[in-house]
Amino acid sequence: MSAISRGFHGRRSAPAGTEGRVPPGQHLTDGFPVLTSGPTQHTPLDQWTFSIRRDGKELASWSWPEIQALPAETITADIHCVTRWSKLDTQWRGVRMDTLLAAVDSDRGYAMAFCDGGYTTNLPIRDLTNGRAWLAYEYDGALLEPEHGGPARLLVPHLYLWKSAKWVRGVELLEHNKAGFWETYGYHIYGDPWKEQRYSND
Ligand SMILES: Nc1nc2c(c(=O)[nH]1)N[C@H]1C(S)=C(S)[C@@H](COP(=O)(O)O)O[C@H]1N2
Ligand SMILES: [Mo]
Repeated sequence: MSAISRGFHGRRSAPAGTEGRVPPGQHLTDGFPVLTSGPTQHTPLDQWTFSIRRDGKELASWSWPEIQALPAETITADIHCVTRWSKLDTQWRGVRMDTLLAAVDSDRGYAMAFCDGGYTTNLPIRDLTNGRAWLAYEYDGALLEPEHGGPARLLVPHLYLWKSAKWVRGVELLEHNKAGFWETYGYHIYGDPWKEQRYSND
């Protein structure tokens, strides 16, 4: 076998204490890469809202001060990007999606997150609830930078990071699962990093 085919050489292996925390095919990065398919969004806070919609109707909506007034929590999470970098113990602050979804009475099983700039990504409701997803507005003790999705983004660390929609403005509740932006272009409909669900045929 030629050395050239062994492309994984030169990647450092998981440092001591991180065994079992880096999913297959991922490597650790110290930086925080920015991955956006279009321009960074800059919506003024006085025009910002987060809404929950169903069948095109708004069921609930929060202004920026209303979001800030909700109970928040500090989250320490490992994040995994489909482009193969992972980052352990990232620190966030935000509101549990459970808190927001509890404001509406719905039995829909799926959601499409929508964002300033037009990005969308789909998630089952069970992945947005159960204390596994947040509307995050702080990173590392400071307000979330626009490049990383500020004023607020979804944080769904148990799925590949493309599900953590930046500049998120709400979720549309759906009866049937439907592909979002990257899912339409061949990314996996669910995106579990531990199962390496990168592309639609994985
Ligand atoms: N609105 C929006 N959210 C987005 C994206 C995007 O292009 N637009 N890119 C996704 C992808 S592919 C990744 S890997 C992460 C990157 O987040 P970061 O730039 O904070 O590292 O954001 C996700 N959320
Ligand atoms: Mo990505």
